[in-house]
Amino acid sequence: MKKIIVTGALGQIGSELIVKLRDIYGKDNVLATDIRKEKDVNGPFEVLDVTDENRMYELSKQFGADTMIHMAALLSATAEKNPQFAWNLNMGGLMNALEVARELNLQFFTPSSIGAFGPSTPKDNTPQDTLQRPTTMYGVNKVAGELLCDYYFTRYGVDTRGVRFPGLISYATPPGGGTTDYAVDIYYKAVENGRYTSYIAEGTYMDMMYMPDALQAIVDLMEADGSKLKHRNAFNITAMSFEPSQIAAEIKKHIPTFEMDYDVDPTRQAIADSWPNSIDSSAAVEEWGFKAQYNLEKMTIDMLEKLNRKLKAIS
Ligand code: AKB
Repeated sequence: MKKIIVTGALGQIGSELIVKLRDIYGKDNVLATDIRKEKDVNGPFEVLDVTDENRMYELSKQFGADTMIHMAALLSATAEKNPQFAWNLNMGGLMNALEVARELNLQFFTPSSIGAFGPSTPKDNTPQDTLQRPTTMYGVNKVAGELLCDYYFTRYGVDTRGVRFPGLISYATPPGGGTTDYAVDIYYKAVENGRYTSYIAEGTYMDMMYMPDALQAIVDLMEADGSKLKHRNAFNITAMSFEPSQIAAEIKKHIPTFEMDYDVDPTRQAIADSWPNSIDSSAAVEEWGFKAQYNLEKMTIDMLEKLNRKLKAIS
């Protein structure tokens, strides 16, 4: 049975990931950590600032961890507001986590992102191995992180693994500070107000994925036979690619009075414009059997149903 320490466990992915991991591996085998305790996590929890390597080491050792899932990071739009802080947190945190993984011989997962691509990357069906010259601090962190994880595998034999996540959509914990967040906000606003103003312009395609598929991808990659992995880190994965008017049209099928207009945010639009329209996930399919269950239609049905229930319960 795995013993897993998760950093950033109260974030958008972490808060659902710890529930899934505890279902699979047992409540007491998953230690959730985050910079502060903001909600009850129904299982072991410790406060951890990922820039504190000593505490990360001590907590991992005391817990008897054999696996680390390192999620703590700033997302693209927030990183652009404070690039120096983003470098320190994203790269400092990752370096500490890799060092702890090396010292304690932990299997290791950390996510990269479609943000690791830039304006000179081929835009459509972006290959697994291609040009990566991102123009955002987040992208710079992600490319450096991908390389660092590869380095720790080849230099020290640390079993590092990772995926490039697209925008992730979920009804449980809202994202904070990303460029793709509009695709979550739109569902909340559709249910709450019946209308939405998009900060991303019509015609801007980006890859997206529903959270259950993202969580399953982490579990599947960590359970995959390591000898079959040619890439190990930074696998392209995606479930769908759409632009704002397509998600609005899908919502309108269920809420016919739903209206959307645009008030484009230049910063987030520039980031979105520098990212691919759609990426090719065939390496993940071939090497560890990646498969997404949700497309835009199926995700929209589930999101609206779950959000209706959630928002009614708190009103
Ligand atoms: C963001 O928008 O910053 C993230 C991502 C695609 O990495 N959701």
